[in-house]
Amino acid sequence: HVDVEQVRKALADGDIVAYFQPQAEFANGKVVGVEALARWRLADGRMVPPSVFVPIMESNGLVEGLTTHMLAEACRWSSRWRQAGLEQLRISVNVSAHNLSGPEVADRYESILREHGLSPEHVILEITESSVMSDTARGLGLLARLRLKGFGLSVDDFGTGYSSLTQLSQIPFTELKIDRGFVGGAPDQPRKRAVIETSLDLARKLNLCVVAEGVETMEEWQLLAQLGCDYAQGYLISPAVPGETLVEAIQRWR
Ligand code: G
Ligand code: G
Ligand code: NA
Ligand code: MN
Repeated sequence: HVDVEQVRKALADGDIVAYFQPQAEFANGKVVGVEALARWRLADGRMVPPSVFVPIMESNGLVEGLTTHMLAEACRWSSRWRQAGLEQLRISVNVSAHNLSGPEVADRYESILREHGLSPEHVILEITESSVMSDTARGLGLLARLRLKGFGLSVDDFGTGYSSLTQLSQIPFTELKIDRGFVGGAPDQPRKRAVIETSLDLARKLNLCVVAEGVETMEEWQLLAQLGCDYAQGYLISPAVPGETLVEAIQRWR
């Protein structure tokens, strides 16, 4: 059990760190991006999953602190990986709509990037579907502003939230992430495959690129490549790893 004070302290003490999960292009297998995922390791080595601490942050006004921390970590690692010889990666960061407060948020995100010499064109903000609806007008205004600055906007966990089609029609998304619930087992499950095909049709009509999450097997990779997904993310390539071991994880995959 963790309480809000422990969460606050962990964030302040830097005990919550960014791990990075590679995303590879279906066309050629090349890793072209990473998703930053928050990890909290306790002193005894046990990990507290984000499904436990993110909701606590969301309901206690702490999640904006997490987002800016993750953005800054992603920017820092991005320049280290470039120095290590990698091409510039697309960096995806999760954003809770709970922190989609005022327009100043867009300026703050932009200035974090600029401090690290990174342009918003290289950063994708992943918005979980169910979350934007909490304050529609304000949320929409901020997302439009972020898009105008050049940030990519991704619909996370597509197909699992509420009003996903409403949001797709209103928000200037650039990317759709097919939830891993549809990807796992799709090669032998025609109903999952149908959902994936329809999501891809919609994405093409809206000019969105498509990431398939939770790709675990070569059969899933082949099916999704054949259906026309752009990027794969999943244990087949690599789990999320610390920034220090990303280059190694990419080499192991290729
Ligand atoms: O990392 P998994 O390994 O457990 O992540 C589970 C979920 O936790 C993710 O889908 C995401 O919704 C949430 N999550 C992980 N990292 C972050 C983060 O930095 N910010 C927010 N808001 N959510 C995160
Ligand atoms: O933001 P989001 O909920 O989409 O984060 C992705 C979640 O999926 C993280 O918890 C991550 O650890 C997890 N994940 C990543 N790749 C795989 C995979 O191949 N299989 C499964 N079951 N989970 C995965
Ligand atoms: Na995500
Ligand atoms: Mn997701």
